[in-house]
Amino acid sequence: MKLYHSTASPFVRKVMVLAHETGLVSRLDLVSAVVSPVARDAGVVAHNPTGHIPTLLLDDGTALYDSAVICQYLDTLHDGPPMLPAEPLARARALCLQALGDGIMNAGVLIRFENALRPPDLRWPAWLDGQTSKIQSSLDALERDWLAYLEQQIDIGTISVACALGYIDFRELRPGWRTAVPALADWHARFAQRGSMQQTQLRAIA
Ligand code: 99T
Repeated sequence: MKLYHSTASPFVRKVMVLAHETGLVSRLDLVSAVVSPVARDAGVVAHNPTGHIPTLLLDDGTALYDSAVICQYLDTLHDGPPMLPAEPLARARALCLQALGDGIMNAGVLIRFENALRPPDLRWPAWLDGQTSKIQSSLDALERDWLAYLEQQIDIGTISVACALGYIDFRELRPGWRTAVPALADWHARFAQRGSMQQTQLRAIA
């Protein structure tokens, strides 16, 4: 299987962490992609019309996207503990937590593109503030509502949140975020020590 990949993408990292945790990483053939809404990667677009990474290309030519779909598929390929629980409510909770992590990543990528790509005279501070506010309210919800869950298990939800928090640091989206959510910060520091997280650290594209 080919995974269109970037070391700067938290969505790709989510897939890679799951692949490490489930022993599937050696089955992924990584294909580097440099993507942006203003310089689309033709190699990715050929398989995924959104141009987003991660995109997974199966050996028979079937393309799978987005990260949640890829993670769900990969989770069917191993015999270890599932990253998506089978029981309906447990599964919905894990997917909901994934949505919260992905929501942080989506807001973060929009901030990143605004700061790195948009011409300075076209920037819109209120819109940037709105994305930052989404990140903060999501951090607050994690600290308030999800700590017991985060502490108890590893699944697609906890992986997504860990990758989202790593992306906040990587792109310096919310400096000092740990102050308001100390228990979440403590959980993240411990989760970040896992081999799967250490081996997938976000890096600027060379
Ligand atoms: O927007 C584009 O054209 C290209 N952007 C992407 O491919 C980003 C890369 S993170 N990926 C997504 O937005 C994937 C979202 C999708 N819902 C999923 O797979 O879950 C780049 C981050 C950075 O460079 O800082």
